[in-house]
Amino acid sequence: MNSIIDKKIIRGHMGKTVIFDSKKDQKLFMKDFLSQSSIQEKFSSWNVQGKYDTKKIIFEEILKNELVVKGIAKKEELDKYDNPLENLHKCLNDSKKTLDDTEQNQVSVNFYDISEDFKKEYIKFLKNYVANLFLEPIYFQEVPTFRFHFPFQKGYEWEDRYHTDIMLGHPPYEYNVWIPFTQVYDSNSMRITPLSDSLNFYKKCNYDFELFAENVQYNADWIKELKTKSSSLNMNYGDFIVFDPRCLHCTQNNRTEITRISLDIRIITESSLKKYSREYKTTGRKKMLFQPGHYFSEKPISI
Ligand SMILES: O=C(O)CCC(=O)C(=O)O
Ligand SMILES: [Fe+2]
Repeated sequence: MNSIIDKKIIRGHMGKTVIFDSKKDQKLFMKDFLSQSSIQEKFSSWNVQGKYDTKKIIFEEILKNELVVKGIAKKEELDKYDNPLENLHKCLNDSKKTLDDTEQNQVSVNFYDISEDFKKEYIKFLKNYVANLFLEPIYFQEVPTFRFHFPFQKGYEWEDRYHTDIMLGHPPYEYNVWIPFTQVYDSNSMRITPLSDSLNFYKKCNYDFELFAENVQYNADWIKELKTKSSSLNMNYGDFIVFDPRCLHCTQNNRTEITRISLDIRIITESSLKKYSREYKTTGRKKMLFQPGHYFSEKPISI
């Protein structure tokens, strides 16, 4: 039997790939895309990792409370564990953990809305730990993305699919901020590819973004190569990473013993906003502008 024909390729729910209005638009995009990475310039690396004081920024406590208030888990169940977040899968029945047609579980869907308490806390985090890194005001993604990945979750049936947010329309001047609330390692973490290796993959398909998106998600040879170039982030609660948006990354099927909970936020500095050579908007249905008061917060967080 032919294993290639046999293999089921599950198409993802990633948004549409960036498209260009004209040759001129594409040229302007490429100017931004090939610009010097300011994270590389500032920190001599494609990423910068930091730690914050978990006594001052109490994400874990707020999240635990939120899980109870949203009716996702019972307080008595969570209280059974020293680390309730890493053991969350033991407090929930399968229906909350199983992935639906949009590849989401009910817990992640419930966290599309976040409480004012949580918002206050992550703004405090961004102010004290992220704006401080860049030494200038930053605008932040208004609605951050929560990820809940339970061990061996039902419905996770696809192979690793890589992406960069740029391929979904984001500006190359943005930064990705990734914050785990549980220990993350091996398959309960995100895999990420260094900038120089990532850039080789764009070059390999001559910056044709449609081809690029197809290859990084579904081409078995590309994915095999990407696996050798990328590695899983190995981090603890209290750590965070900021990385260049051109870096290829992917979610993995959590085959570890513990639940992964993480948050990703995109930010942009005041000076980077001024560098856009063209208009950037989300490639999905909403076509949201990557501008303050749209995708980004109306007001900057100053240091
Ligand atoms: O956490 C993950 O698995 C994916 C996160 C992601 O795609 C991002 O931070 O842009
Ligand atoms: Fe991403």
